[in-house]
Amino acid sequence: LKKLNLSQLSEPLIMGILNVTPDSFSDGAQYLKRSPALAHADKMLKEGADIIDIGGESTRPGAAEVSTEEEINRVIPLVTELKKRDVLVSVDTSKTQVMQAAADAGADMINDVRALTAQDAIKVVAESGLAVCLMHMQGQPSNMQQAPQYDDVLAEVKSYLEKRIAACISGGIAAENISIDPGFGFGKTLEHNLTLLNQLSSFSELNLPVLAGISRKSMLGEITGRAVNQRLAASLSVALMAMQQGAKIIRVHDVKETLDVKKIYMACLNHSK
Ligand code: 7PM
Repeated sequence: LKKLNLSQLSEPLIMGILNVTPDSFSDGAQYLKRSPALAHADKMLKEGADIIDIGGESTRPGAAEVSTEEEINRVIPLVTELKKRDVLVSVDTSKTQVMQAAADAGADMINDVRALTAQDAIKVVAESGLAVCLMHMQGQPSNMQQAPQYDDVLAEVKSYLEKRIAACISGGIAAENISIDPGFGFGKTLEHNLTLLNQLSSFSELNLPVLAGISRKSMLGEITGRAVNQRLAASLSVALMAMQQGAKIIRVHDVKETLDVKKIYMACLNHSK
């Protein structure tokens, strides 16, 4: 069975974003195999995704809270189905019970926009031996874009991540299982996001792999004036900027196109002259 080895990533991994909406397989688990969610995962895998990030939408900015039971019902059948195909799976959740269910279903990574701050989240991840992505967010999805404020966004995001790394390590999570993410768009203005993007390479100071999630985000819309479904070129531009600054996981909607970017990046990296 394939295993995620965060500590020895020589090339950036492409993480495909899989959004699981309530009607993805509302007719029950027996319809999962014909569900749009599974079809979307298969498309991204065919296009070269290294890992699929399954989100039950509870962590999405502005999203309504989803109950634990609902989130488990949406996400876990997909984890089980994808693990049958020996696919690397990440589960986007902040809920301890969803983390436990994901671990039980064989998931490889927990992607938590709240950086394992829920009660017992660190314990569940430590005991399961799963990898984790610790993301920075200022505020909560419901209010975080109202008035994001920092004295020094880079220093504050880094120091938050340092504290969460320390909490995870003292809670028994192996350093080799931790990745970090500045959380583009999560309680940040365009200015804040640009500072973080310009300085992304400096997160390597923390000696952990960096995940960058900028695909189709509103900062790209603010710069280009384009709607969310017209942000491919902008998304590929920032994917390259992230790779060049050493990001080890690139979280994207457009896998096929991002793989071309990675191929160009790797060809230049391996060209010795
Ligand atoms: C609406 C707005 C829907 C924004 C979804 C989003 C990240 C993440 C998300 C990220 C990590 C999106 C976001 N973004 N997890 N989950 N890093 N680790 O664009 O940047 O997918 S949700």
